[in-house]
Amino acid sequence: MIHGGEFDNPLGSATVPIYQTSTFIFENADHGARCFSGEDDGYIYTRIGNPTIHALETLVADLEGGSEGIATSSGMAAVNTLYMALLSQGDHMISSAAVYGPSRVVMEQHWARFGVESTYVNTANPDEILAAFKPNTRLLYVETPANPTMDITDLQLCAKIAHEHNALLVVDNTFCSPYLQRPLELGADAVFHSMTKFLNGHADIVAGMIITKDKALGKKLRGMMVNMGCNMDPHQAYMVIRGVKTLGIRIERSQQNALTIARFLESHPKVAWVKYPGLESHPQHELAKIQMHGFGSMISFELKGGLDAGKVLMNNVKVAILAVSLGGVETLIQHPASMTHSKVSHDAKVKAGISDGLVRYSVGIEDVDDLIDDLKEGLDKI
Ligand code: LCS
Repeated sequence: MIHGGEFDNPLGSATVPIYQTSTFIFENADHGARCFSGEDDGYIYTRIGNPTIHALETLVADLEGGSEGIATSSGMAAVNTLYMALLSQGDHMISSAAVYGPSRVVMEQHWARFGVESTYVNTANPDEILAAFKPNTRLLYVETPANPTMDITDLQLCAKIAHEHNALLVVDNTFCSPYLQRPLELGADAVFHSMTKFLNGHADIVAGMIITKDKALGKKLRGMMVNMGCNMDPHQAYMVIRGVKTLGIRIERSQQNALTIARFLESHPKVAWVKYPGLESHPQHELAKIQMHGFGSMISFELKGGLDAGKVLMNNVKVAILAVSLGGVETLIQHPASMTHSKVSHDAKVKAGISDGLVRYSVGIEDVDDLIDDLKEGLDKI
């Protein structure tokens, strides 16, 4: 996290410099031609490649145990690059029903217009996945833990099922980061991140990354990213490189806070239920212990007073910020049904377990007593 990432360093810079340039000078016309033909690996144009972005791509690919990293302008740019590169007209995809709202909305409302079919199932239940396979299924797309239900899917099992059906397994690893979960080691073909979240960690940029195990698949995805024009900017890359340096200590602190807060919420009389992988009450707590290297810092819960009570809490916390996004140093609280998942149909939300009263809490690195006092004061207002 601190010393990784490849970059040429002729001047001995201690950090990766920001190559804020759109284009690169060729030595002569033949050199330019060689760069384009691939005989020379010189830089050409920032949409195609840039040293600062390359440093980040190699850093995150290494953390995930992959061979290729493809940086994108946002997490959604990563999602659409994957859909565009891996699915054609007439193909079918199976996905976790509980996924980040727009990852589903873009498939059902837009990719469907081009003849791509999709089925959304509870991927925590392998029988549902198996029942959804069709002869034209090319992709199994899993988010674990899922946003915002915190359901956990067995990735090793999914890789086996996908490969037996001649399909690829793609995993959204945003909620964990490679510090807590490395899907490629469990058999996934590609993993991606909204690096807006834990990898950058400071709520100040939007960014994405796809990592593949296989170089040829990475090359295919890079070609698609370049032609779709959803590349990262060098300054964005610099920011994420800086954020990744502290990924480990941020996660250690925030997940320690999260376990304390999840236990506090679970014992509070106004709380109906809490979903946090580190709680013994989480239905897949045992799987989380095997598959993840820690339980992370995302918590979902519902109050006994439902949505109305949730609103009172959200309007009365003062340390936690009422905002979407997650995975930063600051604690955030939001209401998925009316915010991040508002464009997902009501029926789909109900089936995916995204109840109206579900409140999502992304735990930051503040003093845990301040966060608990903050929650107590908010809950007292109900
Ligand atoms: N995947 C997951 C699991 C996410 O949580 C998000 C964003 C994305 C992909 C898309 O990444 P972006 O383009 O925003 O970088 N999740 C958000 C959330 O839960 N609240 O606000 C954004």
